[in-house]
Amino acid sequence: MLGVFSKRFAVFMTFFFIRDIISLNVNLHFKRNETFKDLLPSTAYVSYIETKNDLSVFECAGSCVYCAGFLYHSELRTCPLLETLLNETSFNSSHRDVGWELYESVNVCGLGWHLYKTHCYKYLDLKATWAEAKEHCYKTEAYLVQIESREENEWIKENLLPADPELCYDSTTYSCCDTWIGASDQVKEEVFQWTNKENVVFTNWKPYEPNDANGNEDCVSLCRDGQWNDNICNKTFNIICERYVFG
Ligand SMILES: [Ca+2]
Ligand SMILES: [Ca+2]
Ligand SMILES: [Ca+2]
Repeated sequence: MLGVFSKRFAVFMTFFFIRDIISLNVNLHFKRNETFKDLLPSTAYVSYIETKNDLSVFECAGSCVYCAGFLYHSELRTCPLLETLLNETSFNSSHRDVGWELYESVNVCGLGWHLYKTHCYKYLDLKATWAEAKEHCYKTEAYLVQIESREENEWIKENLLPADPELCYDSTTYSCCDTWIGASDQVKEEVFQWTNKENVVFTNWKPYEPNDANGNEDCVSLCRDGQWNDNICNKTFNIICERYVFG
């Protein structure tokens, strides 16, 4: 009974955590700090980069590229951008300034990881066999990336893979297919599975792939144009690891 309750509570809390995060792009995320709701810091203790006016909260977040966070008042539609994060000493807590909210810049995935929907991703410029890649992700409490939709495939191509259009300009070249993903048909030929044994449903094969060339291609690599190729598992490629944001 208690187990069911804590599970429900965890789901409830997760919902609120997600709701309070404004996610704009791969690196910019802001979390509302409820502790400092309805408080405006004493200017003596705070350095503002600048104050923006007549903006929505999303536009303010978009302006806060090199700042630690911002204050926002939804009626005044104004946002002072903060040079450093605030703490208790920045405020006179006996004086309420109703309507002000504090948004702090956070990277919910941790350094080097990028958030997409509810998952974190990390691209590693390594040279690893498919088995080493799988092991490496596992050690960071993640898994070799599972690409389960066209949207996820597109996001990975646009945001994680190094831009190198020259390398993929000729669609017959395979030199740009140099990043391992978690799919393989090592267990049963032509039946591609992710590392958790789930079947691969969405695919984005290059033309004439998978071809199991020389009967020896069982691991899937991602090309920089977003297409897939089956290749020899002992080749050494880059890696993308993925994990659920709340571990
Ligand atoms: Ca995925
Ligand atoms: Ca094969
Ligand atoms: Ca192939």
